[in-house]
Amino acid sequence: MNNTKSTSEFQRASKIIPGGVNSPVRAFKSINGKPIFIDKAKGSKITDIDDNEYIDFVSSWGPMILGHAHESVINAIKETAEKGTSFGAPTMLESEMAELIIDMVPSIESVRMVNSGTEATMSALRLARGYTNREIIIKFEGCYHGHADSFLIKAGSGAITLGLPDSPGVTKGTAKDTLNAKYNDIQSVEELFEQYKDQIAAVIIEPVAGNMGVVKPKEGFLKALRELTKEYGALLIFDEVITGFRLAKGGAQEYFNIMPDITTLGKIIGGGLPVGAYGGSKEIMKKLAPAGPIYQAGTLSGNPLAMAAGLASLKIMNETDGFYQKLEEKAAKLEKGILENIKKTGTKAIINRVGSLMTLFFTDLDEINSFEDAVQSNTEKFASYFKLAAKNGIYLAPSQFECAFISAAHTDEDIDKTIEANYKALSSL
Ligand code: HOZ
Repeated sequence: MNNTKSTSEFQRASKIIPGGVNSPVRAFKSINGKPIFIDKAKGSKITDIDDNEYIDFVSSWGPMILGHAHESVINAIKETAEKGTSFGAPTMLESEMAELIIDMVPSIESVRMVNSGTEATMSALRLARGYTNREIIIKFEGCYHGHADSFLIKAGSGAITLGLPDSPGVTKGTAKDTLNAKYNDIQSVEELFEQYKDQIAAVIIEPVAGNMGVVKPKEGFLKALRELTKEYGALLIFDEVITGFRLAKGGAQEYFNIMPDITTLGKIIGGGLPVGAYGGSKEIMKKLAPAGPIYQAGTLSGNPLAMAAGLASLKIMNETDGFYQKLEEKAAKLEKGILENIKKTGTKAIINRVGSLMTLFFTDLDEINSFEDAVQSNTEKFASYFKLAAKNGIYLAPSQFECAFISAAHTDEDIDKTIEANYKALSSL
């Protein structure tokens, strides 16, 4: 595989961009590699600047659930751009988006658009604190809610990948208001509530963890969290930046039938353009300025291009019969094929999968239910696997602690090729 142009572009970027990338997980650092620079993508395929084509399972880290450069999305962006790209004033597209989100996501009655998942979670946190008049939050070790200060404490995603779960620059004052519980361990949450009682504003969780690799909530865990937060008068925030519109039309809350007080959204909702959103009951959301006293704002919030791309995507998911069933079938086929390969090759590995989110963990453990379990994975083996997969035309997230995203554009042939490439890679490890 020729990577000449990517290598030289990375050298160029490294001189002028910190670490050569605009987001740390892109740097391939944890797998001792150099990033490939992308030229273009269409459907399930991504092509780098050296003209290598891959079947893409990064999916821009989640947004491209319809595949790359989907015709309806591109047309919506083009048509909207012709009319101007930003006005800093309300548009009808924003109301259309809000109506569709409210229609699709069961617990949302009112919604505010922002520009990224990070903005959504940090704003949701301020709202929860302002609404409850309390300051402490509980998060879970290995969950990642973007890079706002309050969340960079035992954080997942790029932060664990690069060994930076607690970032310098986060003040002690901020860190003391964030408590960490253990994912899938309700007792660890109960103990914090017993200790801090009416000081806890909210519990924030990825209802399916996707940033320490996929970790499923155990049966009853989310329900117990719901009951516990109610009992103590704290809000439950579902960070559905990854799971929103992916596990079902209504995200993880529909999939598991547990209703949070506040939901944060991102990725898919922008159809590949920068966007985020947070929403909840009217009672809570009316506390936001200008309706209420809790301040949050944004020059580009509700930007017409992001609204147009997101709306075009969401409408397809909302209106296509069997959309999620088909995704489930493809993902199940891929999981089955890889599990057979694991068995045939005697590899020490397991798969965690929920719907179209999947992680292959190289581990001696039988189950991965928490951060403690996930970090015991063999990251060296993953690094070798990643490189072998790429050599065989499969583009995976360059970290053991991320998901593979299956999209509607992955064909049966793509899935077969991926199973075949996986077999070759596992056999060579
Ligand atoms: N948090 C996402 C990965 N799990 C986004 C990718 C990034 O951090 O750049």
